[in-house]
Amino acid sequence: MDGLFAAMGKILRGAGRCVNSGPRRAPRPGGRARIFWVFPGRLREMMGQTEILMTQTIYILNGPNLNLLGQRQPEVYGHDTLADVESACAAVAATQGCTVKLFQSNHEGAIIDTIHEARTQAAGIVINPGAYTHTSVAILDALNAYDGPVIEVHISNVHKREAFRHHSYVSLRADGVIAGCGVEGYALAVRRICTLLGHGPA
Ligand code: CA2
Repeated sequence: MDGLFAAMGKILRGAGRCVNSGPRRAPRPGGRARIFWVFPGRLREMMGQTEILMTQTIYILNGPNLNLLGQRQPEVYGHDTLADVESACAAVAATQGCTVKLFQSNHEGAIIDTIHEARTQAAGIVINPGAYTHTSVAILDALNAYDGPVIEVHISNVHKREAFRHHSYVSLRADGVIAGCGVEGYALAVRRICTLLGHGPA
């Protein structure tokens, strides 16, 4: 990326005007820099308006037991697998010029490590923390150290279930919560992240 910026800087020195962000600006997390250049004079005639869009990646994080999706308890969690979730989310993200990376772990620390990774690699996070939703201050703390949009997803309507599922630590950080929409909730969450990133209507 530095090389690209250096090359652009050489071409543009004395001839270009950076409208939105410039070559010395640090790339934003998740590769979500949108660099929009307008060139005056001859360069503008030659090149017109050049927009460089770097793909933005949305992380889809899943907590314990969600690897069993589609294999057990279909009456609660449906028949779709995490692979199906990933395909549906990727399709929605693609319409907005984004990509997704799905991650699942049964281990709290691994989820936290991935949230830390997201700080520099993801433009947004969709997270179904599974049962950690209701117990994990550590996941909340990790999300509080993340700057981008966060949407919390629950496949089931946790508010229709046992009282211990009614409280979510993650909701204290989440910009939005989707519950009870089945696995469709993940794709809805991806769409909302795209909106919050400026890809669609607010
Ligand atoms: O509704 C949700 O998405 C939950 O986050 C799912 C968690 C549960 O502890 C939350 O209260 C609500 C449980 C995930 C278990 O996933 C399974 C999927 C298929 C079969 C068995 C478990």
